[in-house]
Amino acid sequence: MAKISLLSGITGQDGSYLAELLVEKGYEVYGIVRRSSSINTSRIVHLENGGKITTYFGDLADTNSIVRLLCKVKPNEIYNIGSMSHVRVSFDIPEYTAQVTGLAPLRILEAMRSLGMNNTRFLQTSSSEMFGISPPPQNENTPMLPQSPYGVSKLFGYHFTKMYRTGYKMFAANSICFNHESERRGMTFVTQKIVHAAVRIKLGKQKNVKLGNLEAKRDWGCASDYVYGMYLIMNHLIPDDFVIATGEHYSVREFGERVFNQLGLNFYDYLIQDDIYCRPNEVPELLGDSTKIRTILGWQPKIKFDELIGMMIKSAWDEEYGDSN
Ligand code: NAP
Ligand code: G4F
Repeated sequence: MAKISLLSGITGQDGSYLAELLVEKGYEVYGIVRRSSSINTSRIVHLENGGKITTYFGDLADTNSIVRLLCKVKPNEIYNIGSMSHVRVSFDIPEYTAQVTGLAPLRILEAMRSLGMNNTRFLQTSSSEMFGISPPPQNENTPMLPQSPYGVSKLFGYHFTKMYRTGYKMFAANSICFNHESERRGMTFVTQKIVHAAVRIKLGKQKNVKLGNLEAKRDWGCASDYVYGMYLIMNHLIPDDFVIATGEHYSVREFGERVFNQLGLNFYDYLIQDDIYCRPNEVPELLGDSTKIRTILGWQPKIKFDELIGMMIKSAWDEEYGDSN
């Protein structure tokens, strides 16, 4: 009989890639979709239309909807991928962020415990943002000093996941993901914002790009590699916490230069610095040490930095060029 997976955040970047992976591996896949006034299923419409996944309305801020879905779907495994995932926005809506990013993993874990789902596995998508100002490289033993409502909320969920594992002997694991991108990345994250701006500038559809802090460094990988890491963590013999990262990092400035270069443009001819995109606290340097997942689970990233940029540019070009014709 096929194993049953339940995914929160199935409409997002990672949720859509993980759903594809699990369908390919023969799982019965269910997803939680929150109600929106505009269509928010564009990343999974191909799976829904093909009858490959089943989605239900629910919300991570609503305990009853979570309990109802656990009873209905009876999953063998739950990937908690949903969250309010934008760091800068978390400064504007800290309480909501704590509800959806921080409390939701506790809601799910406690629902699992109350319902006696002792054989159901749980994976929490934790974040390198939890390391905050801890100097690089960061690994599973690095002190966590988060600098944003988002980072603090993720740390709350991370510790609850560990606590339910040790206290109640549940299979509860953390993937501690460093930044990962793709053509499905949300438009307001810096990589996708730069790529689309550069393509639009090249096509004469936009004049400049406004950015905040250019000096921050991030360890950017490819989303499809990272969801495979999550899958490996979920299928490990024992529940544990693993950093997923490439081990290379670049500044936002370097990212911008490379994207514009690939399109034959000079980044600085179009750049406008705007403090509106800066944060009250910044995380200056994230660089992951993923030795543990490489050694124990055999994970390694397939897509390198420049290839990732190339893939994102190609997809943005197809989209923006298509729109202009
Ligand atoms: P994303 O594209 O922003 O997707 C977030 C998902 O959460 C979307 O499906 C969103 O639904 C859903 N969601 C938001 N609020 C919700 C609510 N109240 N109830 C139910 N669902 C809700 O994020 P991502 O890049 O795929 O990241 C996946 C997870 O990994 C997130 O938890 C993120 O915090 C974490 N993470 C990401 C990275 C990264 O670099 N991508 C790194 C570390 C950790 P809508 O589609 O309706 O908005
Ligand atoms: O693309 P970003 O918004 O990603 P950030 O803040 O690193 O968060 C992402 O990665 C985390 C893992 O470390 C995830 F947990 C989280 O969910 C999310 O996926 O910003 C990257 C850097 C920051 O230093 C930011 O200050 O780019 C800088 N930046 C400069 N100008 C900008 C901009 N960021 C955004 N979003 N927009 C700008 O205009």
